[in-house]
Amino acid sequence: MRTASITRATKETQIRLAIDLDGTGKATIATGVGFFDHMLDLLARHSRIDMDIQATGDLHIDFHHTVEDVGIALGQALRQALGDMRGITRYASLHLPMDETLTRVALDISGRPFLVFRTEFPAAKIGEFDTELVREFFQAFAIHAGLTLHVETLYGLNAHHIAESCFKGLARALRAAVAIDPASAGEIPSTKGSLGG
Ligand SMILES: [Mn+2]
Repeated sequence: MRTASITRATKETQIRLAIDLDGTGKATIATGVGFFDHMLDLLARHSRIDMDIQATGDLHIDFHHTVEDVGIALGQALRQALGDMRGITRYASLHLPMDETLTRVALDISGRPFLVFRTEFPAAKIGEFDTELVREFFQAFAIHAGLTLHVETLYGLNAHHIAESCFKGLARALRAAVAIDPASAGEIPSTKGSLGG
């Protein structure tokens, strides 16, 4: 079973999270941040990774800790669920259009965490959500999942569409990269014989 559960508690946030890589994209999400819930719902739906994410954070300060810490916990869960990464496709990339916006995502489940994030937002806020937190989530998730992750928005005008294209792009890339490759099922897709560092 490629599943994982994470419980993470600090003075800033309390998070309970469970994922199933071989799910159907079922999402039960409650972070207290409406726009972030919307993005996580998309992430689950389009990756087909079941996600149960319950977070309580210091939202009276701002959304930063909650968004970052969910990224950390979700990254840890992905890494744990992948185990020794046997049989996975490993690489994926795609262009994700969302109306006037186009974002490219390229992903390697490498065990060598690295984020390149070339996405700019035309507005500082989407509702109450600071658009700079999109990068914070991707950074926390990539580092803790052990992903080499490149995200680039080639063009776009609407901040909501730009954020959504990033999350949907990540979702679709994850779906392809974590999928078991039937041609090499049971093999670890590395000439080193191991992934994870
Ligand atoms: Mn939307």
